[in-house]
Amino acid sequence: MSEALKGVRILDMTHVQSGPTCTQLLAWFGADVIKVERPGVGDITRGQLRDLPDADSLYFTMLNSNKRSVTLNTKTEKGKEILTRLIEECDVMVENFAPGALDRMGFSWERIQEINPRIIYASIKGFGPGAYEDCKVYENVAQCTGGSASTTGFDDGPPTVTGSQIGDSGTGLHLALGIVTALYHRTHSGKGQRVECAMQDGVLNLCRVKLRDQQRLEHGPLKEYPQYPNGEFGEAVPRAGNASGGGQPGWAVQTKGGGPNDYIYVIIQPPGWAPLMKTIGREELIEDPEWATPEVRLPKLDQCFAMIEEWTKTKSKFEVMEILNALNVPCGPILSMKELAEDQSLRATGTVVEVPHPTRGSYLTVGNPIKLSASPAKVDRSPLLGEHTDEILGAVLGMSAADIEAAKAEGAV
Ligand code: CAO
Repeated sequence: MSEALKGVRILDMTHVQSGPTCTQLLAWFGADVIKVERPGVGDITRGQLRDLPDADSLYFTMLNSNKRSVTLNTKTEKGKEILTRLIEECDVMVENFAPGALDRMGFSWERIQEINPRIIYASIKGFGPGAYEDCKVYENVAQCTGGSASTTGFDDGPPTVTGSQIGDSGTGLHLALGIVTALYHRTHSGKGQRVECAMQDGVLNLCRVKLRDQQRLEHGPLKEYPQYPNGEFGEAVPRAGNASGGGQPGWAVQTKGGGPNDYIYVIIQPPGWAPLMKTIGREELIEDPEWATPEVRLPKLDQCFAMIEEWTKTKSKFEVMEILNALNVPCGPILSMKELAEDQSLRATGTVVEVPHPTRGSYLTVGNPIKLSASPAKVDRSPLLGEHTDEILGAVLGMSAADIEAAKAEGAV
């Protein structure tokens, strides 16, 4: 068993969420990720949304596992010299600064290539080339500009952002794939290359089924949407509430308890119709020509789910899950974050892990959701600010103790 990316060294100049998600994934796979942070300040998220005074926030610790931290002021002469040496020693450089920030530091793509022609230089920006290329972007801006917000929520409500961080973590995932692809390409070409991901593009990629529906809309109403048959369709794909995005109708129905998450999502597939109707006590509808086929059910999906809900309201979401799964009816309880944090099967697979930390005690984090059979992914805590500065300057760059002290005295590290 060996770590899949062992031997790959990554110069991590990322901050906040999008970039750090990408480098955390690579670190879980065994890459040596060296996170560069401004002396005394660090990644801004270290201090954001703090739950404990004077300890790195969960925002930071949950996005920066398995990395080493070096402090470096890249706006000093000595800092630029050290950054140049780091570029020489690394296989990959990743950044998600605001557009133009790295150029202003003196490190354009042309300069980076000059320093190390084998390097893979990967970056995240809010937008690709075009009218908005200079804009700073955060998660929800990307959700709004990438098509997610206009298609999320209910028809009579405003555009809605989702809790899934598809702009930040989604783009980080895309970038990680770009990096390993470029690394693979380098193994036979010997050359590095530039990898760019725009958050708008990443969100749109994840919303491709909605662009599919935009084109279908030109040829008639979207029959699986709740607007069909009684509501109105305009020129653009409407918000679909909880309707299923696929060809199989689905909806979130209420279960016993009446709490905010006492719901279960149920999908009606043709083979599930008979057992489902039998279970909810509506056997007479199994063969009824008004109900028996997907086509006749389509205009009255609201009534279908209302009937199912009458029954689900008499059971807990876990009871419904057990009964319907035995019938091969796809369904899933709406799980709260509390339930997920306590879920023992997620702990057993390492998808939720508890990590010890020297200043904040143990914390829960989401481990690597990608499981490789021959390459384990152990989750280690995030580094303290500058924890590995001496180690990296000494062992990676070969600086002497005196050089390191001098760099510190100059305020470069
Ligand atoms: N030493 C010296 N200076 C440093 C440094 C270091 N180690 N690290 C960063 N800096 C400087 C940058 O060079 C920049 O200086 P200039 O403005 O003079 O060029 C400055 O710190 C601020 O960097 P920034 O503009 O990237 O940070 P911000 O807080 O103003 O903006 C963000 C944050 C996220 C909006 C912006 O970085 C961005 O749009 N990034 C691309 C899109 C992205 O990834 N967004 C997702 C963020 S997570 O929701």
